[in-house]
Formats: sequence, structure tokens, C-alpha cells
Amino acid sequence: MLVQNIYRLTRKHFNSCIDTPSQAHLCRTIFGAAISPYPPGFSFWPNFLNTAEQKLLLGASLSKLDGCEARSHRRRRRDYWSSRPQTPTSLSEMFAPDELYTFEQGHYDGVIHHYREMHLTSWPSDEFEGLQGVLERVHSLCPTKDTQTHLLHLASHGDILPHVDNISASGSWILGVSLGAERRLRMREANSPANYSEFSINIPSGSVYLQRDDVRFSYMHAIERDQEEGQRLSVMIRDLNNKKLSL
Ligand SMILES: O=C(O)CCC(=O)C(=O)O
Repeated sequence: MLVQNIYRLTRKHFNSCIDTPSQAHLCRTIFGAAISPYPPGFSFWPNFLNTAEQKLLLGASLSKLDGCEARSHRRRRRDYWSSRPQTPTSLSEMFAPDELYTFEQGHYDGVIHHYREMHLTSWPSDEFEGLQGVLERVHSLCPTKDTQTHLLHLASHGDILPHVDNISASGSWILGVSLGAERRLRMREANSPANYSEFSINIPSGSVYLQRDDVRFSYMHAIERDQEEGQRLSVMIRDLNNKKLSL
């Protein structure tokens, strides 16, 4: 009985004071999944991929994006890498300097700044030993199986303004794997100008977030940075829009 009372008291106390990710993490550690500081439909795994898994996924993603660029740009990067005395040891060293990439200044809708991107049709699993296992682990978090994958590489000063993903382009959930420099994900209810609900979390390399159902459709998401924070690459997995498929 004493233990139960302590649990109730402590839980009540925590429920009234969760408003930062570290408090949320502490709560999850103490109470397991019973308390979530996020709205239903939002999940966050702060340390899902270990460093070796992050390096594999980042290496494969950069190689796919590089393959889409003009030969002259690829040559400049090849020269850069061959001038380096050793192979990269950290994730941040796996990115070449910003000026060696062809980043777009702005997306057609003005939401994304300083980026390159591609829709992926296949992963180079034959060239990256162990990649398949990493992809299977990531896909184990996806609520459904029919998916599409998008790679988004932000320059050191790249960011993404608040938006709701085009509802005709994908279905009811969005999963984001973060690699490279940490940014902040801000989520804000889109249709309640007076009493909107809002939260933000830091999304370090190796973390994964999922927005589904109401959160996917009624919250805007933005990727913010405080200053020049370094390059970041996200692997964005979405379900297909089944309504579109059945037309
Ligand atoms: O990079 C991210 O985590 C979010 C990307 C995004 O906002 C989008 O693709 O619509």
C-alpha cells in the first residue's frame, strides 16, 4: 500500500511537470510507456540506431544522393576525399564541406531551404554489408508495410519551415530517421489559432520519430536550427496514399 501511494503521488507530480524532453525521458524510465508527454499519434525513439548503424545508413544515403549529381560535382568531391589522409571516423566527417554539394536554395513551395533530396527506388544493399539489417530494424517501426522513402540532406544552414505534408502525396503516417547534426523538431497544431498545442524535441543522430493519424494531419512540423549546426540527413518513410492508388 505504501509503495502504491508513493507511486500515485510521484506519478501525479510528474504528470503535472512534464514539459521538456529530458523530463519526459525520466518519466518513461520510471513509469515505462504508461505516460507520454506527446499527443496520441506521436512517438519518439531518441537512441534507436547505434553509431555503426548510423554510419551504414548515412553512407548508403549519401552514395544514392551523390549518384544524382552532375559528374563535375562528383569529381570535386572525389578529389576532396582522396586528399584526406584517413577515412572519416565520425558521422560529421562523412559529409564533405557544404560548398562541394549542389544544395537547392529553396523548395518550390518555399518550405525547405538549402537542401538536396531524392525519392528512393532501391537501396544499395549489395555495396553496404549489414545495411539490410539496419533497414529491417527501421521498417519494424513502420505502422504499415507499403511504403515510399525520401532522402533529405540539409546544408549546415538548412532548415524546414512549418508545414503539413501534402495529404494527397502520402497516407496517414510519417517516420523520420535523423542522421548527422542535431536539429529541433517543432510540432504545432495547425487549425487552432487560439489554443493551439505545441511541443518541440531535439532530434539527435540515430533518433527516430513517428507522426500518425491526427498528428500527421493536424500538426505542422518544422526542422529548426539555432545557428550553423552542421549538415543533417533524414531518411523519411511514409505510407502510400491508398485512396490515390484505388482511383
Ligand atoms: O527532415 C525531417 O525530419 C522532416 C522532413 C520534412 O519536413 C518533410 O519531408 O516534409
